[in-house]
Amino acid sequence: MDKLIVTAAIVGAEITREQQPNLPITPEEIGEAAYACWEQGASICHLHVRTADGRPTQDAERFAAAMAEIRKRCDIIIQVSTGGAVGMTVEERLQPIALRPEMATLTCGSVNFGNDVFLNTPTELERFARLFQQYGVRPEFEIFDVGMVENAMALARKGLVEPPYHFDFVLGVPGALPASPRNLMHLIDQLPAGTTWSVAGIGRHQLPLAALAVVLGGHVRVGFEDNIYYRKGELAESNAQLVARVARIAKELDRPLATPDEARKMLGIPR
Ligand code: KMH
Ligand code: ZN
Repeated sequence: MDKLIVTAAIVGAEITREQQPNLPITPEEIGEAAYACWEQGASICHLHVRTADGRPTQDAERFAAAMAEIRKRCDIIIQVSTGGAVGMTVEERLQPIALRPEMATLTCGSVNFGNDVFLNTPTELERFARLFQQYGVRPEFEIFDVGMVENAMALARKGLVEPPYHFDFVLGVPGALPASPRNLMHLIDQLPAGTTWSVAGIGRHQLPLAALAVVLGGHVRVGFEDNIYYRKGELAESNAQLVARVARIAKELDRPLATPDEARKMLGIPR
């Protein structure tokens, strides 16, 4: 089995300070939070940014400031979000790609998202993939529902994404594919050989699906973007607390953690 890549999704676009008082918002807070996750064994930071008053934004300057704060502190892989928040235009969402991050997310289709629709047309998917190629950014395919895997592979067949392919299954968003071991197994069954995958369970599904991924040879995403609780009724103290728990589980199950450089090698990211 490969070493385990833990992704820390530390900010997100939907969670507020009212819901989670320790949500990092300023570039300095984001830098500190990413560093604390790296210390606990995370090798990727999935990054959203906020305005000073906490609203989600895809502003390149805000990303640059947060990325600089992370880079000052550690060598964690910075994976910028191009999903942004529901309702943003494609132009808005693509802004951080010009910063040439090592990695960025590419959502592979449209899906209900709570009471909204997260829109990603086939033409837009190709536009995202072409821009990633132009700027040398490695994509992580974000999969919220089963049909999105085939959409990702269609991009690959068109030569718009080079192997090795990496998928992240986000399971349990209301309106999208529910989080269950059976659904995860069905998604894994769709993948071509040599593909890596991680799972991000939403809310109470984060922990059991993370444990399952450790056993199955997949990778894990945790953090406030997907889950703000440590256990039922108890808010997590920090993103790092959630990373630390996965690291302990992996240790017990004899699955060593990948360093950022080891993860770069596995994901085809040039150092
Ligand atoms: N905030 C969601 C609408 C991504 O980061 O690429 C989309 C999202 C996916 O978070
Ligand atoms: Zn995200």
